[in-house]
Amino acid sequence: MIRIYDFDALSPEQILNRDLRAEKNVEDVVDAIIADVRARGDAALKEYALKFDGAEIDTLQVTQEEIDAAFAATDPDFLETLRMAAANIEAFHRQQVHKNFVMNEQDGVILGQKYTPIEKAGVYVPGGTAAYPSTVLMDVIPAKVAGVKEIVMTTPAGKDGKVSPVILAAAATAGVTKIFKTGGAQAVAALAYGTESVPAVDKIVGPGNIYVATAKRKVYGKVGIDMIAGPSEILVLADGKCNPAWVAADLLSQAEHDKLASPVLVTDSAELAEAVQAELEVQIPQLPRAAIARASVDDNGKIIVCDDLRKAIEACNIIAPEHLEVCVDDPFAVLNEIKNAGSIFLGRNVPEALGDYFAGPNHTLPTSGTARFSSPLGVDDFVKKSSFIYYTREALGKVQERIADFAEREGLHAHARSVTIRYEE
Ligand code: HSO
Ligand code: ZN
Repeated sequence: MIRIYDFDALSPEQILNRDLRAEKNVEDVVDAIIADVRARGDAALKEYALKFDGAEIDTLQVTQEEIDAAFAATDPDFLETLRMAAANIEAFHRQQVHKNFVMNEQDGVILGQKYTPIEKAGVYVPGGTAAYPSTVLMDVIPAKVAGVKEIVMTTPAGKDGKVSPVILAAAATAGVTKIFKTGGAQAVAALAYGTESVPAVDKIVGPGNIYVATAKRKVYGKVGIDMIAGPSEILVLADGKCNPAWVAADLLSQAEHDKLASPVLVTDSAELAEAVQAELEVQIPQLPRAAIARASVDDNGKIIVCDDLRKAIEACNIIAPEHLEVCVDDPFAVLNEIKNAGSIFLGRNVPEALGDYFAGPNHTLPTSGTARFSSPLGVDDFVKKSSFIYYTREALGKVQERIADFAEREGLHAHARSVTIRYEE
């Protein structure tokens, strides 16, 4: 059963309580895999596919015929849903596109900043039951909107040597056609360093298990990475007027992801706390993934009861959840007070699943309290900025002595001279 706590009895550490780290042996395994992929390329990828996925792979790249067959095998109505979701995601992310700027506030001086998409992006898509077509849309569309030219996707094949048709259909809907049958740490290594068939990319995004996360950490520096996404989290902030069955259903929507997922209810109503606790016991056994949800709720879930809404908001800001549902009368008033949260779902009619699949904002979000300093995946992850400077001879002449003096004070004579040489007879 989920446990109920009193906010005032908990320290901030007990409220947050999410510290998930890789074990040492994971690091060693990942180091060995990365070295092997660097040394042996495609041959290593094929061997690992057999060893870890039970898949015999002839050609690593998914063919156009396989993509066409996936489309043909997918329910047309679901294809329409994918297209509608993709359109919503694209429309939202278009708003994120930054403008370049140029300033000309002093005579003879032009300064500016311009955005350039990264050239090649790698999207990692997990296999098995965590192969979500929704995540394909969420990870690929921002890259497209940013203007990334080459998007390379990797995902492990099943035992039959094939990639799930819905994953291929989602990838093609989002506009990716370069897809390789490789997963785990070996896929990350391939994307970072390249192999005979997998192109090396500039940045790798996408969720994965602890091996994938550890590999991403290790290749960071050679390539960029998005974030290290941990198990899912939902925090429902609910007042006493909420329907306990809805609150319980929303908590379970994340609990079913993973035994380590964290469903938390923060409320100013002791009655709601008890009603949701009881309702979870009714709903968990009805779920096909009851065992996962049970472990998540009992071991990583909690209900925190606060004296008032103000303290409830304080708890939310300490936890900095991946997803925050604000189920109160005036959610927009609360919105102003929320400092730390990946994605915020406003009002009683907005289950997190709406955002997971359809509304448009990204569902790849900071977890484990990292929303204190990081943001949802978006267009920003696929662009970089360059600043630029232009001075006329006259404009530089006006400040040349000051710059030279600044440089001399740092002991950097060559810097100084590179300025003054331009004004020597
Ligand atoms: N809630 C997950 C994303 C997802 N949900 C995919 C369903 N499918 C991110 O934490
Ligand atoms: Zn979800």
